[in-house]
Amino acid sequence: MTDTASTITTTPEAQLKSVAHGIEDMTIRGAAIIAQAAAGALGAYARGIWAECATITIEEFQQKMDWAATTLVSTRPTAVSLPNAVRIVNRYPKTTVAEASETVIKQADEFISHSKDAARRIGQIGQKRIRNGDTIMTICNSSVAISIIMAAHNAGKNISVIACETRPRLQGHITAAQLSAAGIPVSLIVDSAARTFMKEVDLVITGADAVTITGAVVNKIGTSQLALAAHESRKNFIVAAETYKFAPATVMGDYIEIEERSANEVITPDEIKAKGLSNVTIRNPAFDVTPPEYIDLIVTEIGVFPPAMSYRIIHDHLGWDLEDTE
Ligand code: RUB
Repeated sequence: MTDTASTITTTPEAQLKSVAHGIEDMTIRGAAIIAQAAAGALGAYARGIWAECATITIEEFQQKMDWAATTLVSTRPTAVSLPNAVRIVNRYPKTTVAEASETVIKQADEFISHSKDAARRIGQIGQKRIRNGDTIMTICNSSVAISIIMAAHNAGKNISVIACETRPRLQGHITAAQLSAAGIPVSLIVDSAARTFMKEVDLVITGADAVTITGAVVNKIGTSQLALAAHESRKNFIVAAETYKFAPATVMGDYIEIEERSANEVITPDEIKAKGLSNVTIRNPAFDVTPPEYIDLIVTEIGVFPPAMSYRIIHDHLGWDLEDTE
């Protein structure tokens, strides 16, 4: 290896940390993309450590994979797609390092293609709930909610979208740009205008970071007030969620941790000083919880369900032993 090559070659650890850092700083964001990135990072790490250290024991391999899993899972606490993806990919026979790494690599590839396929299927299933002429409200930037909206558009339905801007990170701008580029008429509104515009809306479609055993949906901050306004106006509130976004740990009573991010996303330190806010606490929760009674349907890749069916999806479809979730 030349000096130049050695300076540009990163270690498997550095590559994995770089993905973890991307998830943490939200360069990689959205529950499905985070899960795919984590799966890909684990597969690449398994490949990397096997190629670099052909002499390691299965116990050392396991230690390294455990470190990788913990590093990835500790980046963002709310999207359950992340620990679920890591758990699905990071199971391997404790026989030889060759077998173990091959299994991880294969499972990572399978997870990524399953995830993409699930989003496509949810689009096809969910678009049946959209009628010609409908106006859809959405929040944040959910690839799976967008899959439904795009599928309806591609099916020739004449639809329009109201996108909430999604303070403080403004992911609604990404949604508005993506849908508008596809030729869908989009209005962008401030989040606090959601109830005002609800009378023009036929249905609300959002993504999910987690679905609990009770059927409550954890998604971008502001989602629950959309659900409340939709309920008040008797508009359907539909959640697009792959089965790997259901949270097995909630069966054993765990809560989903709501990530609270830096105050600097809301207001800069200079503005805090200039506006006399130095003694004011700035709060920045990234997600909220929508209770099941405000959710009409959850669209998954295996069909549509009322929130009350969440236990069946966790138990039958994810198929994990309950004690595994403790
Ligand atoms: C993203 C967000 C999305 C869900 C679902 O939050 O709340 O609605 O993750 O997205 P953030 P998808 O921008 O903080 O990651 O459907 O793409 O999985």
